[in-house]
Amino acid sequence: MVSINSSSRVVILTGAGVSAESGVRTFRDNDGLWEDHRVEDVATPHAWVNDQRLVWRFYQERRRQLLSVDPNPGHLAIAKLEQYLGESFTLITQNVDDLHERGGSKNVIHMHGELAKLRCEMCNHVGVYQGQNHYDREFIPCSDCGHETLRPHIVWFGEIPFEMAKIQEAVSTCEVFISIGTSGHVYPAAGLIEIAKSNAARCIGVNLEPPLNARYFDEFFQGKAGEILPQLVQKWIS
Ligand code: BV8
Ligand code: ZN
Repeated sequence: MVSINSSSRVVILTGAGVSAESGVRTFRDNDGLWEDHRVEDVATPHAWVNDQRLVWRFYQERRRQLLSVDPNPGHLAIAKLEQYLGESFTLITQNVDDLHERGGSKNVIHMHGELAKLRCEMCNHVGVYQGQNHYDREFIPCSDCGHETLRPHIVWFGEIPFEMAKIQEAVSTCEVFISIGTSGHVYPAAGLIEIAKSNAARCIGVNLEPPLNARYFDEFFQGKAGEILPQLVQKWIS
């Protein structure tokens, strides 16, 4: 059993599985399809150029869903660990929902962007556009430069994830790396555990089923994050 004390340098990487018990569909659910489209085909710059209305609808639907889901005990446990560890804790998420923040996490690195935010491709304005009044609109113009439509502030396939330097730094210097609710399909996120491992970090996995990069785990807890994390965090901080 990996021991964690209040000065341990801990990195957590989460994926869609940590939001599953809140009712947010994971990517592997429904065989990774949305309205018969493969997510990998909708979440791309190419799709945004070719069928902007389809991509906009895909994101507006998922943004609207944020109104009807709540953080689950897994999110709350991660926030509790952050409170205990303070500065020596880093939370990196692949998720674009705001459930970590609503569960009490203060510093969240959204390496794949955030559903709540939209970005202007002309002037790089980024703003939070949440709320029913925004979710029903067919395209939203840029409030700064007037460009006719903002894009989702999301990292699409083929685009470079955000804050990679900060992520590399945290993952290369951590003592414990915990991967929660991610299938290990998507890179570079799925490769972060290899960097941690090569720097002698203890690696822990919490997942409903063994992910593709399970071979890197020193410890693996199979099951639901919402059930396992509260017990694990309680043990670590007591
Ligand atoms: C990059 C935002 C270059 C979008 C996302 C061919 C062409 C083009 C690119 C590639 C290619 N081949 C490979 C690539 C690279 C590509 C990639 O990895 N593709 C995959 C499909 C093979 N990656 C990229 O394009 C990335 N960019 O490579 O740029 C570069 C990079 C670095 C430096 C220089 C250049 C960008 C990838 C980001 C894409 N955007 N999200 C949106 O949300 O709309 S990815 C998206 O999918 C998520 O963010 C997440 O990362 C991924 C889904 O993964 P998971 O979160 O793991 O979800 P999943 O459903 O898969 O798994 C859930 C797990 O939870 C399961 O294991 C399940 O068992 C478990 N679970 C379920 N319930 C629970 C649970 N566990 C615990 N408790 C539960 N209750
Ligand atoms: Zn603009």
